[in-house]
Parts: sequence; C-alpha cells; structure tokens
Amino acid sequence: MLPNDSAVNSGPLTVDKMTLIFSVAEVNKFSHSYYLVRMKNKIALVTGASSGIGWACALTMAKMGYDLIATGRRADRLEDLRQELPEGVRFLPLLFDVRDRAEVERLLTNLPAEWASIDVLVNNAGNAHGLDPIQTGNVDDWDAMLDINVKGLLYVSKAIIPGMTERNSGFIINIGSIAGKEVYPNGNVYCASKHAVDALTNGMRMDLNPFGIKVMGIHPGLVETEFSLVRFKGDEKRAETIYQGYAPLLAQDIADIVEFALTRPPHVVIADVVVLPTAQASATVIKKKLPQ
Ligand code: NDP
Ligand code: 8X3
Repeated sequence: MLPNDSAVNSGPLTVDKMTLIFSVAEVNKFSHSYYLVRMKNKIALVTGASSGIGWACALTMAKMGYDLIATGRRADRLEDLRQELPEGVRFLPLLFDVRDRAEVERLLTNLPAEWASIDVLVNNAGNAHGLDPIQTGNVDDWDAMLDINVKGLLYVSKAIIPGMTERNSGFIINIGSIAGKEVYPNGNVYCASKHAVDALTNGMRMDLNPFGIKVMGIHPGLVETEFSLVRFKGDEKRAETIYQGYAPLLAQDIADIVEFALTRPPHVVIADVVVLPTAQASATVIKKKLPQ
C-alpha cells in the first residue's frame, strides 16, 4: 500500500489514517523488530552446529537475537562460528559426541544457571555412513547411524525436555530427512534412522502437548553440505557427484524455514515440513542435466 498524501497532509492523525500511511514492507519490518525484541534473552541450543544445516540454523538464530549454545565435536569449527556471530550474542560452544550418553547428560544437565533455560532445541546432529545394500552393509556404519541420528537425539532431548515441561514452554525442531518419509535403494539403515526421527517427532508432539511445547520436523531432500563427504568417508570426487547437474538445496534454505517457524505466533506450530530442491520430485526422482 502506498502512502496516502491526503492522509498525511490533512490535519491530526487518527487510527484510520495511520493504517494508510504504513506500507506492507514497513509493517513487516516492525513485526520483525518486535520478534527481535521477543527473542532477546532467549536461548537456543543447536546440535551439529559446526557444519552445514546446523551452522546455518545457529547463525540465523543468533541474527534473530537468540543467545546460542552450539554443539559438535570439532572445536575449531565452533570457534569459526563464534567469529561470524553478530556482536552482543552470548555464545556457549559445547564439545561432545552425541553418542556419549554420560557426557551428554553431564554437560547438558549441569549448564551454568544463565544458560539453563533453553527455549529452542534444534536436534540436527547426524549423518549417513555408507550407501550399501543391506546384504553387504557395514555394521559399524549401522551402529554409527542409529547411535548418532536416533539415540543421540534422544539423549540430548532427555536432558533438555524437563526444563521445558517445568516452564510449560519450549520449541523442539528435529531435522529428519526425505529418507524419513521414503526408502531408497541402499539407504536401508539411514532411512530407518530418519523414519525413527519422524516417529519420535510425532511422539514428542503428542507427549509434550499438555505442556504447550511446540514440536516440529523438517525433512529436507538433497542439501549441499559435508553430508556426502561423510557418507562416502572423505571421497571428495564421489561426494561432489551427488550435487552435480542440478541446483541442490543450501543449508540456508533450511535455516530460513526455521526462522519462519520461530516467528509464528504462540498459537501456531508448523508441525511437519518436507522441503526439496525443485529438481527433486522424490527420494529417487531427480532431474539432472549432466554434461555428455
Ligand atoms: P554435515 O556433515 O555438514 O553436518 C553434520 C553435523 O552433525 C556436524 O556439525 C557434525 O559435527 C555433527 N555430528 C555428526 N556426528 C556427530 C556426533 N557423533 N556427535 C556430535 N555431533 C555430530 O551434514 P548436514 O548439515 O547435511 O546434516 C545435518 C542434519 O541434516 C543431519 O541430521 C542429516 O541427516 C540431515 N539431513 C541432511 C541432508 C543433506 O542432504 N545434507 C538432507 C536431509 C537431512 P562434528 O563433526 O563437529 O561433530
Ligand atoms: C539426506 C538426503 O536423500 O541423501 O538425508 O537421504 S538423502
């Protein structure tokens, strides 16, 4: 809506005239500032913030005004993240392997008082390990995927949820995958782990319903991160081929969804989002244009 000259120039302002003066963009700017104020002194914990989707979510939430607890195993990466944060954001990096149940519990249930009231938990840490048929799959890879993607998520949640139920508030965002909605050849155990994340997300939403806690699942298709490098155990050439011939999602695309979800009013939860690159129609249908 454009400013209305007659409203601006014809005497004292009334409420009606005020509505004519502000453009949609200005109103959006005001509501954004309103949310920035609301996020002030709120605390977000992002697992796997040392790379990819977790990094983008952590940075986006810090820009929204959240104070940030960022976890991962690589200290240098979390220090790099610190350098990117806007001034004034409180930052607590925590180094642990989500598989280490005792360490997760020790660190997350003994947070300094000023960090203990976590408002938003993003359960993101996870990876695929290998892409093999079930008959030749590597048992260590299976253990890694189930221990990190499923049990790690549970250990972290177990430490954080009691504070949320006590305060009757909180927001949990679990990063699932299209692999949690569909199964694809050789995806077997990774798909099983992400189906478990989907089930746990829905179960959490039900169990935490009496406490007013929001629970959301985000299920991305192909996102260009270090994911394939980890899946193919450092084989850069093979990892690169996964993202060739089309435009994959970027980690920031997922962070944008997180920002949207976090800025909905209290009565709204975006419960479940599947997000794909435009070139991807399902886990197995991808329109690629590769050089001949
Ligand atoms: P990255 O490999 O870039 O990031 C994975 C993150 O998880 C890193 O920060 C890593 O930190 C952390 N992590 C892995 N294992 C552990 C562990 N044992 N303990 C603690 N932290 C761990 O991949 P993405 O950003 O792509 O993956 C993030 C999430 O998104 C995963 O759950 C993945 O399954 C999911 N996803 C990814 C998609 C994609 O195409 N990329 C699509 C759909 C879902 P560090 O190594 O420092 O410990
Ligand atoms: C990551 C996306 O398709 O490689 O979860 O499983 S996919």
